[in-house]
Amino acid sequence: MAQVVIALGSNLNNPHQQLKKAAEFLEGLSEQPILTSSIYQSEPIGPSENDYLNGVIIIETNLYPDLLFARLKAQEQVQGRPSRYPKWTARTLDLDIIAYGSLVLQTDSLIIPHAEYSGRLFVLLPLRDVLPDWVDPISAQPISDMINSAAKMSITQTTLHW
Ligand code: PH2
Ligand code: MG
Ligand code: MG
Repeated sequence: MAQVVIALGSNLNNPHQQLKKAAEFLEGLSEQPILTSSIYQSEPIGPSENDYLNGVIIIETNLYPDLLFARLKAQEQVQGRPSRYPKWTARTLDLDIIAYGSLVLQTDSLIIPHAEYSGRLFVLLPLRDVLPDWVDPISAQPISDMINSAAKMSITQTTLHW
Protein backbone atom coordinates (compact mmCIF):
# COMPACT_ATOMS: atom_id res chain seq x y z
CA MET A 1 0.00 0.00 0.00
CA ALA A 2 1.25 3.48 -0.84
CA GLN A 3 0.83 6.77 0.95
CA VAL A 4 -0.15 9.28 -1.71
CA VAL A 5 -0.05 13.07 -1.42
CA ILE A 6 -2.79 14.78 -3.40
CA ALA A 7 -3.04 18.55 -3.86
CA LEU A 8 -6.47 20.06 -4.41
CA GLY A 9 -7.29 23.41 -5.96
CA SER A 10 -10.48 25.16 -7.05
CA ASN A 11 -11.34 28.69 -8.14
CA LEU A 12 -14.70 28.27 -9.88
CA ASN A 13 -18.30 27.43 -8.93
CA ASN A 14 -18.15 27.49 -5.14
CA PRO A 15 -14.61 26.30 -4.44
CA HIS A 16 -15.37 25.29 -0.84
CA GLN A 17 -18.14 22.94 -1.97
CA GLN A 18 -15.85 21.59 -4.69
CA LEU A 19 -13.12 20.78 -2.16
CA LYS A 20 -15.57 19.13 0.24
CA LYS A 21 -16.99 16.97 -2.52
CA ALA A 22 -13.49 16.00 -3.68
CA ALA A 23 -12.51 15.08 -0.09
CA GLU A 24 -15.52 12.76 0.09
CA PHE A 25 -14.41 11.15 -3.15
CA LEU A 26 -10.83 10.70 -1.86
CA GLU A 27 -12.13 9.22 1.40
CA GLY A 28 -13.96 6.63 -0.72
CA LEU A 29 -10.77 5.88 -2.63
CA SER A 30 -8.54 5.49 0.43
CA GLU A 31 -7.97 2.25 2.35
CA GLN A 32 -7.42 4.27 5.55
CA PRO A 33 -9.02 7.43 6.92
CA ILE A 34 -7.67 10.39 4.98
CA LEU A 35 -5.47 13.11 6.49
CA THR A 36 -6.47 16.67 5.64
CA SER A 37 -4.54 19.94 5.77
CA SER A 38 -6.04 23.31 6.55
CA ILE A 39 -7.77 24.97 3.63
CA TYR A 40 -5.84 27.97 2.22
CA GLN A 41 -6.94 30.91 0.13
CA SER A 42 -4.34 31.95 -2.42
CA GLU A 43 -3.90 34.42 -5.24
CA PRO A 44 -3.99 32.75 -8.68
CA ILE A 45 -0.61 32.00 -10.22
CA GLY A 46 -1.12 32.32 -13.98
CA PRO A 47 -3.77 34.03 -16.08
CA SER A 48 -6.85 33.27 -13.97
CA GLU A 49 -8.70 36.03 -12.04
CA ASN A 50 -10.33 34.34 -9.06
CA ASP A 51 -8.55 33.41 -5.86
CA TYR A 52 -8.09 29.70 -5.25
CA LEU A 53 -8.90 27.49 -2.33
CA ASN A 54 -6.08 24.97 -1.92
CA GLY A 55 -5.42 22.01 0.32
CA VAL A 56 -3.62 18.69 0.59
CA ILE A 57 -5.07 15.27 1.37
CA ILE A 58 -3.15 12.09 2.14
CA ILE A 59 -4.65 8.79 1.05
CA GLU A 60 -3.52 5.17 1.34
CA THR A 61 -4.14 3.14 -1.79
CA ASN A 62 -3.29 -0.02 -3.70
CA LEU A 63 -4.13 1.60 -7.03
CA TYR A 64 -1.15 1.90 -9.35
CA PRO A 65 -0.21 5.49 -10.24
CA ASP A 66 -1.63 5.42 -13.79
CA LEU A 67 -4.95 4.05 -12.60
CA LEU A 68 -5.09 6.50 -9.70
CA PHE A 69 -4.34 9.33 -12.13
CA ALA A 70 -7.23 8.21 -14.36
CA ARG A 71 -9.59 8.10 -11.36
CA LEU A 72 -8.59 11.63 -10.34
CA LYS A 73 -9.09 12.96 -13.89
CA ALA A 74 -12.52 11.31 -14.00
CA GLN A 75 -13.50 13.00 -10.73
CA GLU A 76 -12.36 16.38 -12.07
CA GLN A 77 -14.80 15.83 -14.94
CA VAL A 78 -17.58 14.69 -12.61
CA GLN A 79 -17.12 18.00 -10.82
CA GLY A 80 -17.50 20.01 -13.99
CA ARG A 81 -14.03 20.43 -15.41
CA PRO A 82 -13.82 20.01 -19.18
CA SER A 83 -11.53 17.19 -20.30
CA ARG A 84 -9.42 19.48 -22.47
CA TYR A 85 -8.48 22.96 -21.37
CA PRO A 86 -5.62 25.42 -21.73
CA LYS A 87 -2.97 25.23 -19.04
CA TRP A 88 -3.67 27.21 -15.87
CA THR A 89 -7.19 28.42 -16.70
CA ALA A 90 -9.76 28.75 -13.92
CA ARG A 91 -11.05 25.35 -12.83
CA THR A 92 -13.77 23.80 -10.69
CA LEU A 93 -11.33 21.17 -9.48
CA ASP A 94 -7.69 20.27 -9.88
CA LEU A 95 -6.48 17.03 -8.30
CA ASP A 96 -2.71 16.58 -8.61
CA ILE A 97 -0.64 13.63 -7.47
CA ILE A 98 2.26 15.32 -5.67
CA ALA A 99 3.96 12.15 -4.49
CA TYR A 100 3.31 8.42 -4.44
CA GLY A 101 5.27 6.96 -1.56
CA SER A 102 8.91 7.52 -2.50
CA LEU A 103 8.30 6.55 -6.12
CA VAL A 104 10.07 8.46 -8.89
CA LEU A 105 8.31 8.08 -12.24
CA GLN A 106 8.38 9.88 -15.59
CA THR A 107 6.06 8.90 -18.42
CA ASP A 108 4.45 10.99 -21.18
CA SER A 109 1.33 11.53 -19.09
CA LEU A 110 2.60 11.44 -15.52
CA ILE A 111 5.55 12.86 -13.62
CA ILE A 112 5.96 11.86 -9.96
CA PRO A 113 6.86 13.68 -7.78
CA HIS A 114 4.89 16.56 -9.35
CA ALA A 115 7.25 18.59 -11.54
CA GLU A 116 6.50 22.00 -10.02
CA TYR A 117 5.24 21.44 -6.48
CA SER A 118 8.53 22.24 -4.73
CA GLY A 119 8.23 25.91 -5.75
CA ARG A 120 4.54 26.37 -4.98
CA LEU A 121 3.53 27.65 -1.57
CA PHE A 122 -0.11 26.72 -2.22
CA VAL A 123 1.03 23.06 -2.13
CA LEU A 124 3.90 23.30 0.37
CA LEU A 125 2.04 25.07 3.21
CA PRO A 126 -0.84 22.58 3.33
CA LEU A 127 1.61 19.69 2.84
CA ARG A 128 3.52 20.82 5.93
CA ASP A 129 0.26 20.75 7.93
CA VAL A 130 -0.20 17.05 7.31
CA LEU A 131 3.40 15.84 6.92
CA PRO A 132 5.72 18.25 8.78
CA ASP A 133 8.66 15.86 8.32
CA TRP A 134 8.19 15.62 4.54
CA VAL A 135 11.37 15.28 2.49
CA ASP A 136 11.42 15.46 -1.32
CA PRO A 137 12.00 11.95 -2.75
CA ILE A 138 14.47 13.24 -5.37
CA SER A 139 16.35 16.19 -3.86
CA ALA A 140 16.06 15.03 -0.21
CA GLN A 141 15.21 18.65 0.68
CA PRO A 142 13.14 19.01 3.84
CA ILE A 143 9.84 20.82 3.43
CA SER A 144 10.96 23.77 5.54
CA ASP A 145 13.79 24.46 3.04
CA MET A 146 11.41 24.21 0.09
CA ILE A 147 9.06 26.68 1.80
CA ASN A 148 11.89 29.12 2.45
CA SER A 149 13.06 29.12 -1.15
CA ALA A 150 9.59 29.10 -2.82
CA ALA A 151 8.44 32.26 -4.62
CA LYS A 152 6.53 34.57 -2.28
CA MET A 153 2.81 34.83 -2.93
CA SER A 154 -0.33 35.94 -1.15
CA ILE A 155 -1.73 32.95 0.73
CA THR A 156 -3.70 32.71 3.97
CA GLN A 157 -4.85 29.83 6.12
CA THR A 158 -8.66 29.84 6.43
CA THR A 159 -10.93 28.40 9.13
CA LEU A 160 -12.98 26.52 6.52
CA HIS A 161 -13.70 22.84 7.21
CA TRP A 162 -13.58 19.96 4.77
N1 PH2 B 1 -3.00 25.89 -9.86
C1 PH2 B 1 -2.48 26.10 -11.06
C2 PH2 B 1 -2.05 27.40 -11.51
N2 PH2 B 1 -2.12 28.42 -10.53
N3 PH2 B 1 -2.62 29.19 -8.38
C3 PH2 B 1 -3.08 28.96 -7.14
N4 PH2 B 1 -3.10 29.94 -6.26
N5 PH2 B 1 -3.53 27.73 -6.76
C4 PH2 B 1 -3.53 26.67 -7.63
O1 PH2 B 1 -3.96 25.55 -7.27
C5 PH2 B 1 -3.06 26.89 -8.95
C6 PH2 B 1 -2.60 28.19 -9.29
C7 PH2 B 1 -2.30 24.98 -11.99
O2 PH2 B 1 -2.72 23.80 -11.54
MG1 MG C 1 -2.27 21.80 -10.67
MG1 MG D 1 -3.73 19.13 -12.52
